[in-house]
Amino acid sequence: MSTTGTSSFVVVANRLPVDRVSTADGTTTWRRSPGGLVTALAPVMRAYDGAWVGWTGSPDDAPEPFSTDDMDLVPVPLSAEEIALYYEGFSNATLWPLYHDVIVQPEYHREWWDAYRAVNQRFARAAAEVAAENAVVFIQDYQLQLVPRLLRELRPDLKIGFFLHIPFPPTELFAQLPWRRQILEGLLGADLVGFQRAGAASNFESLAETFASARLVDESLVLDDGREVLARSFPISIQVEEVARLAADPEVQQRAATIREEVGSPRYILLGVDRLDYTKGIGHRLKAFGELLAEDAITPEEAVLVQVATPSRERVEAYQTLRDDVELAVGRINGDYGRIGHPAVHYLHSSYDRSELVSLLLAADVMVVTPLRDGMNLVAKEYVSARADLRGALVLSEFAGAADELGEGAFLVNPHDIDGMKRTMLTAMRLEPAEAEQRMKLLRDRVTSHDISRWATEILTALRAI
Ligand code: GDG
Repeated sequence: MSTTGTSSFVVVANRLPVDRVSTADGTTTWRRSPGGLVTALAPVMRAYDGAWVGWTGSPDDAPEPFSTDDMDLVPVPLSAEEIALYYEGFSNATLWPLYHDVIVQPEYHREWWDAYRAVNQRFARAAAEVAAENAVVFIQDYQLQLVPRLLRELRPDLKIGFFLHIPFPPTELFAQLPWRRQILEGLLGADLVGFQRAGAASNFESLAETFASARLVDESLVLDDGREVLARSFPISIQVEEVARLAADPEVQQRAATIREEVGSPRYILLGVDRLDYTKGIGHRLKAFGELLAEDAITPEEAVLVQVATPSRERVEAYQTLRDDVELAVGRINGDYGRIGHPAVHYLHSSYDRSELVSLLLAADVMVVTPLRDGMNLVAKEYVSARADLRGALVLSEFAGAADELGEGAFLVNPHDIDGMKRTMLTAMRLEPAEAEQRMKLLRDRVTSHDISRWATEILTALRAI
């Protein structure tokens, strides 16, 4: 074993937490990406001489390690072919649909798996090189499930944590995967495997017992060599402060009022904000809204739906089909019920800056979060954080991880039950202010006391305690 690195805390993720920006004189610099994860981990990075191992986001791009914002960044190169096979293929067309209830049929291709293995090996080597002796290494998400074991083989001295941001499926679905044993053994290389929901942790425990010769003893999985692995839920959250600050900004509030006018000053604004992904239940939401209009339960003067659908994974076929389906549905609803200057659905296929997003949250009377399956869903928590005015209602799918925490104050729905969703959307629209306030207080109590810094502290404390 050779210990070459100096970082006592190493994050390993598919992407580095920075974006390349080109300056006018042709040079490039890096800007920290806005994600909550990097913000939550930044203090830990500073305190422990931290390093972050990940891909820059561009093919064949392998700059030397560099530092920014008190973090050492260690780029892992990916070729265009590896991006197609490991990232778009195995990660986003095999694992993503398999882990989200097979909403879309997962594809199993051996050459995708080979690329996934090779890339995971490369990430593991990069982490092994940068980690100091006995360092803590924190690996993120479904693209890197083999890294815990590969890294342990290279560096048995390390303390290894893993967090899965997406759901972990039950045996009936996971068992389809031709490489199920390898994935489980990959994850079992960690000391701590974190999930969004308790149900996901127990799915993992029973799968590890069935397919990977682990035994559940008390709270831990015990492996053949006697090593113990802890699987537990750590529901992720958001930077509450960031959203609250924007929501308190008079310009953002003014913009919310302007948005209301721009969509025709209806009585009710319903809002959806999602990556354009088939897991998010956008079609089911549109169906429910369209039927309410068709049945005259609401008129387009009374209620509009604003749907932000951020472009996502546009090179993966299922996402192209989804875009067509959603846009067809929007076009039908607007064709049937819209009038000149007054569409019923305001569909926005683009991405917005944070302040515009928060203005939308403030303008929305009903936030409609109806995924068919979602690890957590941060948008639900962002809505709650924005509503210091204690107004608005949250309609939330029971299949989002957030439902475990927000079930009391939100209106929970089964997005497959279109009639149920229609009833709930109407109830949420017509909510009395006193009840809205009561519900929003419950929601805000939970979210404000459990922000992402608390998540980071809890999972890293649990890891260090092992
Ligand atoms: C995965 C899991 C889990 C969206 N549009 C814009 C924009 N956003 C921001 C939202 C939110 C984030 O992106 C999306 O987070 P979600 O949680 O809703 O969903 P995924 O992207 O699928 O995330 C999920 C999450 O990981 C964390 O563990 O919760 O279950 O699938 O913050 O506000 N941000 C900006 N412009 C946009 O147009 N700036």
